[in-house]
Amino acid sequence: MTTDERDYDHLRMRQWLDGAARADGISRRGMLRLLTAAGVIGAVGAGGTGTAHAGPTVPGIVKPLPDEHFIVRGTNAESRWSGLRGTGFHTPNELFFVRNHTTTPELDAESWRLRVWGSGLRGDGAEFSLCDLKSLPSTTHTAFVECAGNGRSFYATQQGQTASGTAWTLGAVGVARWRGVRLAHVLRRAGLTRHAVDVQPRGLDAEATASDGTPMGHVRRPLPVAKALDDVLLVHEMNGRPLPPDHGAPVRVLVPSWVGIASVKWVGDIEVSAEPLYSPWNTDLYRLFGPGYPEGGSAPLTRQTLKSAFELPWDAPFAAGRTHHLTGRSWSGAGTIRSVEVSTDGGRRWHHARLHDVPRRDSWVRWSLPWTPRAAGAATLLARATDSTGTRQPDTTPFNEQGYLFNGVVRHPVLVTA
Ligand SMILES: Nc1nc2c(c(=O)[nH]1)N[C@H]1C(S)=C(S)[C@@H](COP(=O)(O)O)O[C@H]1N2
Ligand SMILES: [Mo]
Repeated sequence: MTTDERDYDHLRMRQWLDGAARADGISRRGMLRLLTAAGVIGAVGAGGTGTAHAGPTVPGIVKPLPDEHFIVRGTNAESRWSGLRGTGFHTPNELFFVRNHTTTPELDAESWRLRVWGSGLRGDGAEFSLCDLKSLPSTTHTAFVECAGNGRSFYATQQGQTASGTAWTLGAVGVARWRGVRLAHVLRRAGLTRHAVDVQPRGLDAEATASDGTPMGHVRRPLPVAKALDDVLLVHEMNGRPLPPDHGAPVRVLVPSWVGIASVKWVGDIEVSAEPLYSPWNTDLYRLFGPGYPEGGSAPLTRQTLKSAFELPWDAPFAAGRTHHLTGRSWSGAGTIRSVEVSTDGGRRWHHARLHDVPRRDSWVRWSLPWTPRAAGAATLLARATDSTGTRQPDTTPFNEQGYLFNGVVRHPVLVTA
């Protein structure tokens, strides 16, 4: 899949992000195309379909993005962790981050159909309406959706290595209670055979386009059939409400514990193949590239990694001599959270945080630690989690060019006031 032209575009984009290339004379659309080709963002659709009602306008995101809850990044919106304190275990739909390669399409749930087709099926496959799906046995599962690039900006700010892609801090993650039907059920109804190896859901949002005009096609990424039959859901409800437009209405795929790109929104069809499938989203993108990785990149990314975040703004003020309750959350794609340690002195001493939830797979745990700062001045808070595989968040993460799977301990600056 990788062409010289693509490598050139990747290089150009890195130069542009580093400020080492000029972008004057290029239209906004041209720049967006370049970003698209480098895999930094997806293509812009032909005009936005939605309007933001508060905060900055983002072409193609339907819901309001109030400034106190979101940081807008290109066609995407990152949730602010400071806005999650006290909001409960599940991320409210209104506060859930949005990652769009193109724009949110407005699909009619009545006429929407899911087509299941391909060489891994017996016969011609099958078609399902939303009513058909709702008439199948339903399953509810609480799980995070987290972008593979969540935390990407810390490669630059903590490690001095700039990766291409959206410069997320830690807000490209949310946990919701999803309801829908097991993909396994739908595949079996569609005539799944034992020859099937890959299952590829495809979105109905606009096609992505490379800089030279080559269509990349609709967002799509193959899943191994074993994962598809395990815990993957086709969901139409998010936190007890119909799936909102920005999160994939009427139906999205939910691939628990895996990188967000696997959870295809606005799914329109699913190819079930007796041969391995490839798309830009499992070849040029969503693998690890760079020193220490094979020429064609690592294997396609699957499970998410381990992270922790404080529910605080950057440079949050704390009065000296008073007791404050630091709160945050930790989560892992590899298993459950076993423990969380917090340091309030830049990493010299660590204290066990109190966990407020029973650790569960595919979810985060909320935690807290009381803190009575003594001296006024700048301080650095750190939180590091250990998961059930025994992995503890490291001080640094080995670099990869597209800045995926950051799991290092984030240094959170705060200000102690007299
Ligand atoms: N059809 C489609 N599915 C998609 C995307 C997209 O742009 N189009 N973005 C993916 C990525 S990269 C992520 S991280 C998640 C984000 O889900 P959210 O916007 O509901 O938070 O959706 C994934 N599914
Ligand atoms: Mo993502």
